[in-house]
Amino acid sequence: TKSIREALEEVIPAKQAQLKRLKAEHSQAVLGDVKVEHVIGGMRGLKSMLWEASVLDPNEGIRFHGLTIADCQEVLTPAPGGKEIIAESMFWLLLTGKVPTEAETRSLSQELARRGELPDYIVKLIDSLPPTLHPMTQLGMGVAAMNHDSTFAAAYERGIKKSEYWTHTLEDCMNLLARLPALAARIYRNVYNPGKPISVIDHNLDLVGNYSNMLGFGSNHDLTEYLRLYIAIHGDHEGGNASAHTSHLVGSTLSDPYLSYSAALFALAGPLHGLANQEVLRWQQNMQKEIGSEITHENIKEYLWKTLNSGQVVPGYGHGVLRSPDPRFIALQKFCDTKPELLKDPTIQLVRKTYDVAPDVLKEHGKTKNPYPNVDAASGCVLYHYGLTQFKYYTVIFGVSRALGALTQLVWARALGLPIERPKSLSMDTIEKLVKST
Ligand code: CMX
Repeated sequence: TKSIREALEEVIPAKQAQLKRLKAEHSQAVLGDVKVEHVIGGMRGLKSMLWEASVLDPNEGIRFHGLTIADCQEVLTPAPGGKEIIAESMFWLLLTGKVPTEAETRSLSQELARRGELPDYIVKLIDSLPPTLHPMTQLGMGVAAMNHDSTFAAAYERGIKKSEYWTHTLEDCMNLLARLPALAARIYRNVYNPGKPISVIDHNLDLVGNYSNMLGFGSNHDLTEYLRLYIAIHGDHEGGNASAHTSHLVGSTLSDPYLSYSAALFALAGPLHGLANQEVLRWQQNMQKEIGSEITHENIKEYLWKTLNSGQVVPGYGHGVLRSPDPRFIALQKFCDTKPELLKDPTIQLVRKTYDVAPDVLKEHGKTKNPYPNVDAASGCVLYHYGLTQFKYYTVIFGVSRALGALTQLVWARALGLPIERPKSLSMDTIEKLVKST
């Protein structure tokens, strides 16, 4: 059985050749105009970065190396006894562009389990933090501190050739990915169940199976399967989103993967990005409090208008790129469709009823370019149902997941020898001068 590193070694030369060809033959080709609206509007839609593992279509949503979520559910190996995509098979696909065999998937699970223990100094650091510190801040701090052991940083200090960067980057990325569940589970334990023992890593289990065990939910097969699906489909969403882009930017300075990914986590922790999944639950609970038990479409509509009229965004709706319901949202809804007890849950019903009316309200409101739900509208309610009710923790699970895509790209950026990012900024006076002269 091939290791993931060997699988990657096989595909790197062709990609390097492709980049060389693009540079040599098409360097000056135009992919679009840069307009003033791009410079003042958060660069929305500006084609300006290279990202290999996934591409987002505004209407069809995400494809991982051309595969939709449904394709992945069909071809990627699940956990023994499970059905959902697991992190290992998604990571293999993202990194190598190939669908791994079952044997390759299992050997990657074992390799990650072998690397999964937290170093003592990380345990001490995390245990010393106040439980009132937001779990995302703790996660970012833990990840950043792991750079103490960075193979890449040590090799760079020794002096290595550019062609060797990717191997050390991969080594760090594998260790980081492997340790994220133990780190995230320790934060959960410290904040919500102080003193409770944490399961040891089972070397015959997949990454998320172990994560679920360490969180204390391992005996709940349905929740473990949900976490597998959640973590696989949140893994990558092309490169321009704030977390992926941040990791790419910081990595381009040759900061090691720990520092690069910690920066990504702090971008994910913003309410317009990953923190929206926490915000959805908070918003829903406030709605429930206000409406009481009589939840009708009319009541939800009124609450939506109240949110909008008070100048706030409706969390879980809208997107920078998508212009249709997010297929990740649909995949999570489908998970619920197969489980009658989930369909009876009031929180899950509220998500569905909100989906019935919110797009029309948002259309009438007339601001958002995408009145449809994104993944965050649905991701938290199932966790809530299964007893993972501490919604300040939800973005941490997203943070465990997003490593799949962000770390993949860090390896590729080093394998392709991509340069430091340094776009040109302009002042308003300069823009005005430029505009007048054209
Ligand atoms: N509710 C109310 N207003 C919204 C809105 C929503 N859900 N989504 C967008 N708008 C508003 C914007 O705030 C903006 O208003 P102003 O012109 O007053 O600034 C206007 O509509 C146009 O925005 P847009 O071009 O449609 O959206 P952006 O690309 O600027 O922003 C996003 C995208 C996701 C930040 C935005 O839709 C939003 O704030 N959504 C709610 C938060 C959320 O769910 N975020 C999670 C996204 C997925 C993720 O990253 O995890």
